[in-house]
Amino acid sequence: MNTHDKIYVAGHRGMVGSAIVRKLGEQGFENIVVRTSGELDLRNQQAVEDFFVQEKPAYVFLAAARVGGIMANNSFRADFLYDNLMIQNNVMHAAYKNKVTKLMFLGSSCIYPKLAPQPLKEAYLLTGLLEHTNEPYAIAKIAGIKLCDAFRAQYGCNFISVMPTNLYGPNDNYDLKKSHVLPALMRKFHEAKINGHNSVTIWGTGTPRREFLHVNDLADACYFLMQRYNEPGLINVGIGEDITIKDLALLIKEIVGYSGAIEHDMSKPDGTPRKLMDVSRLQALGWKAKIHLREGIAEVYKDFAKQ
Ligand code: GFB
Repeated sequence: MNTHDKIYVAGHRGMVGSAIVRKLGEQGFENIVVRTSGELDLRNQQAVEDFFVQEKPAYVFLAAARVGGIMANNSFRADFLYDNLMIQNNVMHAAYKNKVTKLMFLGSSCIYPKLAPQPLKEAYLLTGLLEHTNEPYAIAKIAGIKLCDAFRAQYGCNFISVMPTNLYGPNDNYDLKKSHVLPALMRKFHEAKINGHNSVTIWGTGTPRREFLHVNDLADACYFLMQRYNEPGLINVGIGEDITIKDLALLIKEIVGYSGAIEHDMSKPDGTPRKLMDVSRLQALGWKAKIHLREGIAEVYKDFAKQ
């Protein structure tokens, strides 16, 4: 990629897309094309085709998706499957037809089987049943990986698939019904501290383990891979370490400075017991995450508390 190449970042207002736009800006890229969902509904095939014919981007980061935490995935099952299939089908087809030089498709670690061996190697894709709560989202993302590969095999398109682990960072979603665990707990502990509540309730048993990557690290990895990686299949992006939800809660509690108790709402699902990425392929290419979880959360909390 050259700094004057036209780059379309789909989903630029989301946590991932906005981090990629920041990264490209830092690297001197000056020809970045974006559209809000109000300006361009990526589920509308004709609108997407027209946009690509008009703009002719050379590179595409496909970070637009309907995303959310465990309850949003489980409650809006049709939206998570339909919207994501439509978005990725339309963007990839238009990228193929308009001869995009390279496209990066972003997925998620929930594409792996619920009970896959840990850490999760790229080879474990489609070797077992998925976690029920996020099956629609995972099916859409698996279809996206396969569509990248099919466009590569049939038409020679350089479409690559990148699978990040659970993410956190600026521009996250703090809506308690739809968000992921990390922003949800930050908000819950913060509000409990401000309002003097005696306890904070977390969902499920607290025993599931998750791996958390700062979105600035992900954007750095995406930039790295866009320049050096041109393979079919998928590549994991993570830090290679995980933590239980209970320990995450204790860490956020400490960073926020809350002194009350932690209770559990056992009516809420735990989801996958563990999702730890094997990041050896990415590390062998020469990339490693830099932001430690404690510092990353502390920085995000500083911004959150200000707002
Ligand atoms: O982050 P999260 O919603 O998503 O939940 P997943 C992770 C774990 O934290 C689950 C627990 O075991 C939750 O039950 N948890 C505890 C909470 N308290 C809370 C809370 O207040 N809010 C939330 N949201 N969780 C999603 C998938 O899975 O993660 C997606 O559904 C996607 O498909 C995404 O892959 C990265 O890690 O379970």
